[in-house]
Amino acid sequence: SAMASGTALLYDEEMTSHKLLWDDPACAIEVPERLLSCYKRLKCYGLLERCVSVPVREATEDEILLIHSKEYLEVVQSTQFMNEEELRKTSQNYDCAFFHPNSYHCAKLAVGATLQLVDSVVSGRLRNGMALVRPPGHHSQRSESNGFCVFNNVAVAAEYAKKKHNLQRILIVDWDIHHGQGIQFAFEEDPSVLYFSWHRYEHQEFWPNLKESNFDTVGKGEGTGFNVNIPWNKTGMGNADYVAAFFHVLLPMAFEFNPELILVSSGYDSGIGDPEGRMHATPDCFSHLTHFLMQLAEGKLCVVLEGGYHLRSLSESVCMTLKTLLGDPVPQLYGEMIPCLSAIESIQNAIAVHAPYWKCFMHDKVSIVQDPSTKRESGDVHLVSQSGSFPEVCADEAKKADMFLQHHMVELLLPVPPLRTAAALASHSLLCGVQVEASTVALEEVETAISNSGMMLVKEEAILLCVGKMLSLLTKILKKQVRNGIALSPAASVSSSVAIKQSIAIGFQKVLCIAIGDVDIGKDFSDDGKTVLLKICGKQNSEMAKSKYCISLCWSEDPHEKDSFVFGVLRFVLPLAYSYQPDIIFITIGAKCSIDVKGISLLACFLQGLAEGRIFAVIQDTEVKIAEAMAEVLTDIRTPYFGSDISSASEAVLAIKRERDRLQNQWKLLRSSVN
Ligand code: X5A
Ligand code: ZN
Repeated sequence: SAMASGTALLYDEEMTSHKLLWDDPACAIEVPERLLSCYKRLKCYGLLERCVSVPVREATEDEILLIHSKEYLEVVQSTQFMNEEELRKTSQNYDCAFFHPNSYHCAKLAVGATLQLVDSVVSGRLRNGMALVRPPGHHSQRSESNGFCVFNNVAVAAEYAKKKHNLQRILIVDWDIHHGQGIQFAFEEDPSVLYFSWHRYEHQEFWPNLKESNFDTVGKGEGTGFNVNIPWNKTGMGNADYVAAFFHVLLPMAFEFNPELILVSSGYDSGIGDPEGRMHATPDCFSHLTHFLMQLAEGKLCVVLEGGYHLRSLSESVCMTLKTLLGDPVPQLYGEMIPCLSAIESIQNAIAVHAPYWKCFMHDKVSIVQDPSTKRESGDVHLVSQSGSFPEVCADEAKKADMFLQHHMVELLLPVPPLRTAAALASHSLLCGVQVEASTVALEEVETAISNSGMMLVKEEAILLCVGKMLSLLTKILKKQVRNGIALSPAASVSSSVAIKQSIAIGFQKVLCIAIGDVDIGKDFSDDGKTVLLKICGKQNSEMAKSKYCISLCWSEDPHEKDSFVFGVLRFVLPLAYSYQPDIIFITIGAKCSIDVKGISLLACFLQGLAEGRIFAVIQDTEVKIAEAMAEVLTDIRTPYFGSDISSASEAVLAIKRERDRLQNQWKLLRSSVN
């Protein structure tokens, strides 16, 4: 079946009419400008016209009653006719809530927009989408308004997707910086909804100060193991901490859960400059989080706005999320990829409490950190203050973030290469859907490049021709005329070896090469940091020199190892690649590749989040099936179905655990436990 295309956007200016009518400092940040500034930014970046505008409707009473009580619905309905004094009185019955005469209408639109989004995506009419809504939803509970939320938009949507579309498994990812306790309470006994939330917690010092927000609340009854909390016990968490939580906790569980739909409770108060969160994630981080989630549920991703109170940070992050949903290249993740100790403790605790319920944690063997670290470590990074580009006169965090974003966004909004994929082929063969690279470089240039690479000079015309086209293509990738490339080569080893050396010569700074199967890239790659070589083969390769820059992983062809390759990608390859931050990636596939086509596709899908999508796949020309799958993955936003299962006998998973232990002090994102 053809995959859905198109990105939905749901927005109705009507939702800006809900506002605070009196003076209340606790609620003053949830303003109509939040929506207006997002919409304005989307327009300014030309993203609006690239989306499919789906009309917003009001949710029906029956839909609201999927989550809320009749009594509470009646209370909210009654606010339509109240005067200011009565509205204030009603608001005071709840923690951090406010009502306006139009709140009921707006809250129905917020739920309705979310349901329209779910309908568009689940039906396959559109691939994915975003709903820009107010009031937010994730704090609201069966019979109460809470934390600026009136109806629980995402919780209603999950229940609706179960009932109306008969879905069995829904993943809710809550990246808002507050705990969506309303969603947790709604589904804590429900194994068909996996709820993940990270949140500022500070050992229960931070609002809403619930002990149920801690990592040891894992769900109850049938739903035990289906509630995942990662409490952050320090402020200042940033890009590295967030991606580490995804690699080591959320994504392994999500692949094992295998959702049919993903709903994101998408608060951007977890971003830089936010007065509530006091965290440091930059807008590009949300591109990466979105990109990761797009690899699940056949790409059925519905992003629904929750919090976010720094207008600039909020709107830039919304734009980055939407750009990624649209399939634009993911920008390089900003900053040093070093998670802080406190974040790793939170990650370790989540793994420890969930290990009994999830096979993906079967080999972790970690326990709860009893004595949490109290002080920051040297590795604890504060992105803004570290970058050093801010005059100290800007005392105020919000202003600092404004200045930072002003400069940072210029680099983020890169021009998109006009051509997505080009193929370097030796003969007249074709690769479905890929434009063939016609130009080549002069023969002398090819020969020079080969001799510079230290490889034996080849004479076969077919190889020389293919290398010539690869070199030509490489320059186009560097100049951003083409995003990625694929080569079908009669000699994958020589070709990729020459191309890697040439990459450095023409100006790439850091080259990651992942070589799978019968590939010999050569031995003279120096440890100068300009290349990292990861070799994956069927049997342990003991000759290969081991260093931080030269890594070998054994992955046997054994069928029961196949479905556990997902975990090798999530917990080893990606942390390694994100720690290194390459600016081009070679995926070299030789004969006797021990990873199946599905595994290779998964790897290539995820790796497109790095190096602004500059992937060069070099495939031995006998491996036709892999070449075809690679072509599909590189030419489109394609998220094939991946099974995942760790068997207890998995040698490979034990092997990655050993390699992680060896390398985690060098490549810091590999670390998922303190010592
Ligand atoms: C949706 C959201 C925050 C409430 C904070 C109350 N609510 N102090 O971000
Ligand atoms: Zn929030």
